[in-house]
Amino acid sequence: MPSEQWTHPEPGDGPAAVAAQPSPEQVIAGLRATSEGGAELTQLLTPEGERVPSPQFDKYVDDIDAEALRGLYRDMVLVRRADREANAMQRQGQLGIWVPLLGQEAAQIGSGRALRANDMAFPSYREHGVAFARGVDMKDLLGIFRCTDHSGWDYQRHGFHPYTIVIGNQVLNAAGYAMGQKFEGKVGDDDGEATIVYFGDGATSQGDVHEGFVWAAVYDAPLVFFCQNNQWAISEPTERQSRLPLYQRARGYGFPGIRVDGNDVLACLAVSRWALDECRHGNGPVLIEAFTYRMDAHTTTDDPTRYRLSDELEEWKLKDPIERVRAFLARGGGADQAFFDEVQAEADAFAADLRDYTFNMPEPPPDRIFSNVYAEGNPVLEAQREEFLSYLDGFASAGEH
Ligand SMILES: Cc1ncc(C[n+]2csc(CCOP(=O)(O)OP(=O)(O)O)c2C)c(N)n1
Ligand SMILES: [Mg+2]
Repeated sequence: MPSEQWTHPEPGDGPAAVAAQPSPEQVIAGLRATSEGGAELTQLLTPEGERVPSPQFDKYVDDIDAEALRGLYRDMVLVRRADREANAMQRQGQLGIWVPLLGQEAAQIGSGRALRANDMAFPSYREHGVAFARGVDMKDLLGIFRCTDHSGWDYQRHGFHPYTIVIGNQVLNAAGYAMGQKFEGKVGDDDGEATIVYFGDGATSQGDVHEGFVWAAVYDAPLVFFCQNNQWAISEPTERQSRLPLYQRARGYGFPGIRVDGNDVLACLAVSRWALDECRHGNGPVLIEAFTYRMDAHTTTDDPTRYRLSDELEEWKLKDPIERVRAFLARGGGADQAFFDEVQAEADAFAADLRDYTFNMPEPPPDRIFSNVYAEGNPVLEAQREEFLSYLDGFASAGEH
């Protein structure tokens, strides 16, 4: 039975400075509450792999037969395997840093696979699964984390913007993009376009996210706000970001908000399709809170044992996004052991390919950072490029003495 979560005391309940401090028990209760999700959680596949009927959302996944579900399973296994490989490569000094997605595969594959070719996605920095779903070569992610390159893919072709490290900033970019889709008459029927923007629970405390909510709301922009509530913003628990479930914030801005089980790929696919559909028809924006868990460190520079309890992680392991699909497929005869072995072998080969590439990754020329900034030439940028190159030349001639 989850204990009661700490909320701010009512006015008059005592000296605010004292009353506003939660007791250690309340902090622990708050942490426990994070793994529950509450009655309002939309779920189609339980952690045990049982299908839960949903009168509202079943129709959004009625095309997902065993073959399609095997595809979603494969996506998640490949992405997790790539994530683990990249994490290991950082440990071996091949990457400067890695941002693990472990545990968030269902949120990212479910929402990523809900998008159409003409839709646009704006990621933060952990959306490797969405990148994969958008057809971005995962090798193109690695230069960022080796700190030798920027997001090198063609973002228009893939409908997947460059990674954004500045927390929440991509929400403004996405709001502007979605307003553009609206102004250009690209919404209003089944063939309408939509945009999705990814951000974390911590990002909801940023002004940029609030401003994005306001702009998108008042312009009815076709924008799906996809908040992956992975319970932590580095070492800050979600309790420090909000006094009410994050999805309920949408109401204050005047658009619908929904909380989905972020570890349930089927529910994430269904709810994202619904939300995107609303946007395509001009009924946007929509906020989705994908209730999930960051199973690894924030990045490879972080040590989560300093601020969270290991039994919290143990609890979430039982809700693993991949295992529940495996259980559902195996139980219903949708896949046999040969299939699971085949996917594992494919994932190992996929990871080995990323590894070979990383070990032999070409260093881009130093002035590459100046390319792709503007569509056409820019004299100020060109001057900066020249200055930077002659600065580097100074080191070369200094070495000659
Ligand atoms: C504007 C800004 N402030 C602070 C940071 C440092 N920072 C990097 S990640 C992070 C926490 C973000 O947490 P959340 O939004 O929950 O996303 P998650 O990393 O959990 O996916 C912070 C504070 C930053 N990158 N940008
Ligand atoms: Mg977070």
